[in-house]
Amino acid sequence: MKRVSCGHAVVKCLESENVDTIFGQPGSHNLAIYDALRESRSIRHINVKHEENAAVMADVYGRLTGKPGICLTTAGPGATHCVTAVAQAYAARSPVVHLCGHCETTSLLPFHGLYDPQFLMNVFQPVTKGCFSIQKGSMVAEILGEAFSVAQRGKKGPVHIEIPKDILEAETEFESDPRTRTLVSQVETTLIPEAVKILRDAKAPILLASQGVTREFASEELDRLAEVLSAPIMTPWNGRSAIPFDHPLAFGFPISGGLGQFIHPTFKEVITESDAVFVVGSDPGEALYDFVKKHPVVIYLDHCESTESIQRVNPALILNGNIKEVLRLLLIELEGYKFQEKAKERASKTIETKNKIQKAVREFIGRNKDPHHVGVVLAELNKVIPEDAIIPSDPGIIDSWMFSLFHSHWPHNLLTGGRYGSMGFALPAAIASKLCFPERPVVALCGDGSFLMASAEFGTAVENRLKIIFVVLNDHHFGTIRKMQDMFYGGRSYGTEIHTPDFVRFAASYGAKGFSVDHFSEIEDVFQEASSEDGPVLISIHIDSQVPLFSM
Ligand SMILES: Cc1ncc(C[n+]2csc(CCOP(=O)(O)OP(=O)(O)O)c2C)c(N)n1
Ligand SMILES: [Mg+2]
Repeated sequence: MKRVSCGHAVVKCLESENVDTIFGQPGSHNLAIYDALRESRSIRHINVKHEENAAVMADVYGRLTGKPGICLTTAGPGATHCVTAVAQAYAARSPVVHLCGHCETTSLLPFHGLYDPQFLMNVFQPVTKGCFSIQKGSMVAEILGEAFSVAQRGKKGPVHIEIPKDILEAETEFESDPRTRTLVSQVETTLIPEAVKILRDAKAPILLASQGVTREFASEELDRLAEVLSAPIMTPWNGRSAIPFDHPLAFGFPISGGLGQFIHPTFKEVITESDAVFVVGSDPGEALYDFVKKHPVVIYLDHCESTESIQRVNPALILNGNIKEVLRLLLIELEGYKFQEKAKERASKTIETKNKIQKAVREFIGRNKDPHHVGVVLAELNKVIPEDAIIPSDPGIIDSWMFSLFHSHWPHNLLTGGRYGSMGFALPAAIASKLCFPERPVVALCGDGSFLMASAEFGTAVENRLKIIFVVLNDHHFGTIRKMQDMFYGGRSYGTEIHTPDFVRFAASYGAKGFSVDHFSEIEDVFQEASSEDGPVLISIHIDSQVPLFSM
């Protein structure tokens, strides 16, 4: 047994968990951890300018690698800065460990003037899978181990761990103990035969797959199952990266227009015409639930902590457990049993519907050759962004077009905040994406309002020499909200105009290259030039978010 500071014990435990990256910011209460991190050979630290961005980066790291992303903050304001992004990671089922220093156990000015030792635990409790407070150096290994396990087991999600400054600085006995934990995947197998029977008997089953599939890296199993059953796959908002869009049985999630709130009637039709709906990894509250719950036969597969919320889809059968594992078990039973009878017909109907919607979008864009039309600009960007790129995007007007124009080619190529939808996602998400996959192109699609919320992190991309293209769609407005004022408040706009900087000079002030684009026809050349830069590049494109929206 060695005697080390508790801060060193924390870092040793993180090393045993194979942590290679930490996103964080030092403060007086977590300095003992930083002191130990300085000496770590296997962990790199990405210094953020705002802790919320550290949590977004940890979230994206968690989604892309399947391992918990770590964000490290200091007590009080540093920790509470993270709450929005931790909540977003919770909604996105992303494994995240939020680790923070806390006020001294002996402090006379306790807890940043809030006088409640429990306040951080209370703040994080509703937006995490678990909150842990380490009150003894000797408990570090056990509690960190449990927290890592909670973040990854069952439905993944964030956890919060706090350690008081005096405990972090005190010495403790520590024995390095490489972790060999294996996560037992929980699978309820007794109902598998019943599910197999329903799926075998169904003449026209459909799959409704969402973010559980992506988060558990179960796309391959989903693809196999769709093929074995000849079942079309629908992917609602959070599930759009669950299966490549060009899969012959993938419908995607067509939006028929508006600000992303109108679901195309085809969805309703396909669900109504099917005789069994298999819902995989979709959280209660996804847009299609209202149609699904009226369906006579619904099978629901997910980790079910409680069945109360699942009753919203009125399932005939609930398969509780690890999605990848259950899909594998189902495949073993179903493989060889070919449902070919209607296979061709179903695949061609899927492709036909998908093509019809795509054609309508293209025609709409073709009729609106306004150089500042956001749809026209995004369609042009879609032509030049390489297929293997990771594309994080912000909420706002971009979101209403992403569904129709950008398609998933790989389980994680399209990243958004998801339904939680916090502004300021794309910039820090792009940084984490590039750190996870240095060899892949990363193009962030940012709203001007969103970019400004997270803009300090542009410096982080420069510091780390990350080759990322940041596209800022510059309409000088919180455009979506302005559009809502037009649509629902008689055009009375207020509080939605924003003053934006000269983005080319903004980039230049960091020593980076910036471009300004005023006409969509310039995009191809500018993108080529930007792609040849070695570090981050910013392309500001002038758009008008108040132009007509696509509708069918
Ligand atoms: C943190 C946060 N605050 C407020 C909102 C509500 N909101 C959604 S979109 C939007 C406007 C975003 O502006 P911008 O990034 O410029 O995108 P645009 O709508 O102009 O395309 C706002 C305020 C939000 N989603 N997240
Ligand atoms: Mg805007």
